[in-house]
Amino acid sequence: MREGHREALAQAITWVESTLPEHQERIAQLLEEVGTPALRSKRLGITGIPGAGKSTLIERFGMEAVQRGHKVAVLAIDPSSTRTKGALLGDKTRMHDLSMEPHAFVRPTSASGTLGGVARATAEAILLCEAAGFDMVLVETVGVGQSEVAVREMVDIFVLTLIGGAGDDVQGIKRGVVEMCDVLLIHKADGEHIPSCQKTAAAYRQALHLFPLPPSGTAAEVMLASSLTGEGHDKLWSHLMDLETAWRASGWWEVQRKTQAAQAMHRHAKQLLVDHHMHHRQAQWEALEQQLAQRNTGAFAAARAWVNEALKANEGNQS
Ligand SMILES: Nc1nc2c(ncn2[C@@H]2O[C@H](COP(=O)(O)OP(=O)(O)O)[C@@H](O)[C@H]2O)c(=O)[nH]1
Ligand SMILES: [Mg+2]
Repeated sequence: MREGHREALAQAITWVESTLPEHQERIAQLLEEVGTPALRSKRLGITGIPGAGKSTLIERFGMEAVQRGHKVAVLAIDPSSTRTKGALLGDKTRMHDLSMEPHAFVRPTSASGTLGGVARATAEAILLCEAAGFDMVLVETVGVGQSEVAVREMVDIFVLTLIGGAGDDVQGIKRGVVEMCDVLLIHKADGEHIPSCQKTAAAYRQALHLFPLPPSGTAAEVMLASSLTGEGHDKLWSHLMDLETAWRASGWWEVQRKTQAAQAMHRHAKQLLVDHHMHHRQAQWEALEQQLAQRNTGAFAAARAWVNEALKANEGNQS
C-alpha cells in the first residue's frame, strides 16, 4: 500500500467494509502499523441532494487537484445503498476520467449495514488512503438523512452543493446542514441558470447573517460554480486553500482533528461495548424484547435492566 499499489489499498478498504471479525482484526493491525495520521493531508466533504452535481464537481475538481500536484482519493458514501442499491449517488459516481488517472483513487462505497458501520468504515478508509500517500481525500455523501453529520465529523472542510432557483424546501436541505458547512456552492451556474444561481446566492448570503458563527470562527462562504464550464473552480480552489492556511495558523485545523478523533473514539467504544454484550447476552436481550412487546416493561427500563445485568456479569467475571 505504501509503495503505491492501488490494488492493495482497494483490498484493505474491502476489509474495512467487512463485518467479519477476522477482517476487522486485520484492519486494526494495519491501522496500528499505519500509525498516527499526518496533519498535512486535506479532507474535504461534499454533500447536496442527488442531482446537485457532486460527482461531476468532484471529478473536475479532482483532476484539477492532480494537475496541481496532489494525489487524490475519492470516497463516496450512499446511505441508501441497501434499499436502492446506491441509486442516489448515481452513475457519475464512477468518475470516468479520475478513475483512469494514476494519481487518483476512486472508491464508491455501496457498503450495507447501519449508518454507524458505514461511518466507521469511511473514517478508516480515509486513514488508509492517507497511508497510501493520497494527500487529498474527497468524501461525497448524499444530503439526505444523517450521513452528512457523520461525514462532517471526519473532514476538515465541508462543502454543500445547491442548485440555483430551487428553494430550500425543494432541495430538502435542513437548516442544520447549512449550519455545518463551510462553503455553500451554488452549482451548475452556467448558461441560462446563471441568473437564478445569482438570486439563490444572494438569498443565502442574506440568510447566513442570521446564523451563528461556526466553531471555526469563519462564516460560511457562498460561491458560484459550474463543473461543465469550470467557471468558479479556480475561486473555489483558492478559497479552500485560504481556509486551510488560516485554520492551520489559528490552530483550528489541529483542534478540529483532535475533536474528531475523540468523537470517533467515543462512537467506536460505544459500538464495541454494545456488540460485545450483545454477543454474550443475546438471550436476555430477546427476553426483554418479548416483555416490551407484551407491554410488561418500557424501553428505557428494559435498556437499563440489560445493561445492569451485563455489568454485573462482567464484575462477576473479574472477581
Ligand atoms: N448545467 C450543468 N449540469 C451539471 C453540472 N454538474 C453536473 N451537471 C449535471 O447534473 C446531473 C447530475 O450530476 P451528478 O454529478 O451525477 O450529481 P450528484 O447526484 O450530485 O452526484 C448530470 O446530468 C450532470 O451532467 C454543472 O455544473 N452544470
Ligand atoms: Mg453522485
